[in-house]
Amino acid sequence: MPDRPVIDPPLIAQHNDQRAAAMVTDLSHLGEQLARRDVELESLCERVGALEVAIPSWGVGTGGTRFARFPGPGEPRNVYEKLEDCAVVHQLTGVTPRVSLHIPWDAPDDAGELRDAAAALGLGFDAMNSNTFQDPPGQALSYRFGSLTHVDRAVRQQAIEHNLECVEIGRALGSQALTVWIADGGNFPGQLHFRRALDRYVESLREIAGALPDGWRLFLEHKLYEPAFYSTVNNDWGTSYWAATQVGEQASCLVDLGHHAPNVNIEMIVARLIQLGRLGGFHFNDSKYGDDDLDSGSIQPFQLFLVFCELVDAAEESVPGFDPAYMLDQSHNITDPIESLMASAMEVQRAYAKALLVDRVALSQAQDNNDALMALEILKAAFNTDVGPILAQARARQSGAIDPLALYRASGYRQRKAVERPAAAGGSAGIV
Ligand code: PSV
Ligand code: MN
Repeated sequence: MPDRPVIDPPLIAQHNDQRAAAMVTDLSHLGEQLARRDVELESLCERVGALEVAIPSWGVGTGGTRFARFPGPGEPRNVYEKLEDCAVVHQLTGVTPRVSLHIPWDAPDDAGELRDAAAALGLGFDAMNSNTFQDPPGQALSYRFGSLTHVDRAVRQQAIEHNLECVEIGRALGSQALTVWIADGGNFPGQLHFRRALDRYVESLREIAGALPDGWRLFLEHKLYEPAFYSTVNNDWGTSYWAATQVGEQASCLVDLGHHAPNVNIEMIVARLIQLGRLGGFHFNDSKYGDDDLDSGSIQPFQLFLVFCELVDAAEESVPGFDPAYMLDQSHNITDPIESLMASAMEVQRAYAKALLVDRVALSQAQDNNDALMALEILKAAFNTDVGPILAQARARQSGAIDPLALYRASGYRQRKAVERPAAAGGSAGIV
């Protein structure tokens, strides 16, 4: 229990009391079903309860599109208020104990004070994110035509120094990783020399990697397109993988589920990166068309499950160096961000729980027998199992809510914040 719980614990206890009996009945029924499949419920519950996913600080604000942003009531106005909202998600779901900050959006005046404030809320810090896709006010040189890959060495130097500043802040906060996503690329054929731009990317990253503290990891996040609409420097997993190998041991690839061409087999990309020893982590979200940043599992829950099948497989085989970092990365245009983040965190947990249910021995046999239909049936048997009672119990055991959405709405948190946090004047469009 955090020193400063954001939701009143007795309220959660009362909510859980009203639902505990039904949960126990559902759980025991599921336990009987699983026993027939030789799955032991308790160890499954423990593994599910141990899953952790980081929250992006930017996820607690209302995002937007290129066209408009419709701010919701009680939006956080600074990093401390963002932490409070993140703490609600963690307190009710028990899945999100760390926050991933974006600098300069979240640059603290006093990192030590911020670390203490987070700890009081029961939170720590995950990977730091640099931002060289915007020009902050007063910055000497512009990133209009790129940052770490810019043709001008002085701009690249400025971007490198910004990344190192993020590391310094992260060090004071207890983070141990830096995620680099750059918007660098070209909007017109001929604008960029593809090979030279990629060389400059690797060269800049080497300088960043060389200055990382011991134990730190560097995650390279690729993205197919946007905001560059013709060519992006780190555009796909192959480029990202190659760049990581050129940068050094600290570098690995971060897979954002929205950053691929339509219909790409993301679970296979995940398997490839595991096999090549460079899977750094994830930004979970969902999409229908492009980098839509929708809530995890809202469009393709089966794909999310298949990604977790690869992750569970690698963990069970103890693939050397396999230790991916899990984060959400989504943007909420019309929903309450806290509700969306809770829903996503639980969907990630659900996909993991289902992946743990796959009968791997039977799957392996089906594969060896070229029994395609049976292989799929084995996956579907796991995917179609309702693991909801396991998730509910995991939350209850961590003093979270059996039904986080119902509890959150009943708590009046958003209404209180709407009064405490009057909307800031102005407002901007656009999120990347
Ligand atoms: C870019 O689209 C991205 O996925 C990167 O992770 C950024 O840091 C994040 O979104 C910010 O909106
Ligand atoms: Mn991302």
